[in-house]
Amino acid sequence: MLTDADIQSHADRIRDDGYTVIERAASPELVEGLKAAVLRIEREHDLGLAKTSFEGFKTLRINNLLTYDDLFWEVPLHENVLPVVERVLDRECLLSSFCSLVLGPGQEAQPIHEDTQLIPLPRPHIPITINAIWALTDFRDDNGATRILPGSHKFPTSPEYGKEYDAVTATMPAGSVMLFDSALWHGGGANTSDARRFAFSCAYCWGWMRQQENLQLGIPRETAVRFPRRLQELCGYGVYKGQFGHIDNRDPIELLGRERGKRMVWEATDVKKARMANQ
Ligand SMILES: O=C(O)CCC(=O)C(=O)O
Repeated sequence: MLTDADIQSHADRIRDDGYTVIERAASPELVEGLKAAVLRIEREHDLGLAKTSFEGFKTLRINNLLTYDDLFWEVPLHENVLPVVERVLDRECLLSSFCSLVLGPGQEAQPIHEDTQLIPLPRPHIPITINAIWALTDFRDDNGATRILPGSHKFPTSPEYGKEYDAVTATMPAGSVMLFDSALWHGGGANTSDARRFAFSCAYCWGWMRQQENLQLGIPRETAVRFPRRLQELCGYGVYKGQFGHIDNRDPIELLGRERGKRMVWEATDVKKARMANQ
C-alpha cells in the first residue's frame, strides 16, 4: 500500500513530467482474474474489433466495463491508484471512462494525441483528466506498450494528428499502472509480437466536468445500487461542492437508497450562519 510520501511523489511526477508509473500496483491474482474476465466477456458477447483507425482495427475495446463483471469494480477504486488521482484532482473526482484495450498482433501504432484537445482551454492548463493505463500483460517495445512524450503536457499546442514524433515507450511489468495527465502527448504502440497486449484505460476527471462515458445512464440502476458507495460517487452519484449535479436540491446518491447525502451549499451556508449566531 502507498504511503503518504509515495502518493505525493507520484502526484509531483504527474505535475512535473506529465506521468508516473506505479510498478506492480495490482497483485498477480487480481491481474489474472481481470484478464480471465475480459476473455470471458469477449467470448460470451461476441465482441468485434474496433472500426476506426484511432481505436485500432486489430484492437478489441470493451466500453462501460463496470456493467460486465463485479471484479472490475476493484479497478477504479484501487488503493494503490485512486489516492494518487485524488491528490492531483480532488476527492470529488469522477470516473470519466473505463474500457479494455486489447491490442492484437499486427496492430499498428496509434497516432500520437492527447485526450483534452477537444476541450476549448488554452494549453498548458491544470490537469483536468488523469488516465490510468493498467498493464495486464508485460508492456514491451514489441507488443504495443503506450508511447509518451514526457513533459509534453506543458507544450502550448496539441500534436498534429498522424505526424510521427520522437516518443518513448512506457515499458512496465504486468500489474503496473501508468498514470498520466491526459494533456500528455501519447498513443498506443505497434504490436509486432505474436501475442495480444492486454490493458485497461481507466480515466478520471474533475467533479465539475462532463464524464467521457455517460455512466449514470450506461450502468443499469440495479447494478449501480450494488456498488460500494465510493464507486457510486465516482460514477457521478454525488454533488460537486454541494452545487453541481443535484436533483431538486437532493444528492443523487439518495436515489440509490443511501442515507445522508450531501447538503446543498446554499443550505449548508444557512446552517453554518445559524450555528454561528447561536454561539
Ligand atoms: O492503448 C494504449 O496504450 C493507449 C490508448 C489511448 O491512448 C487511447 O485510445 O486514447
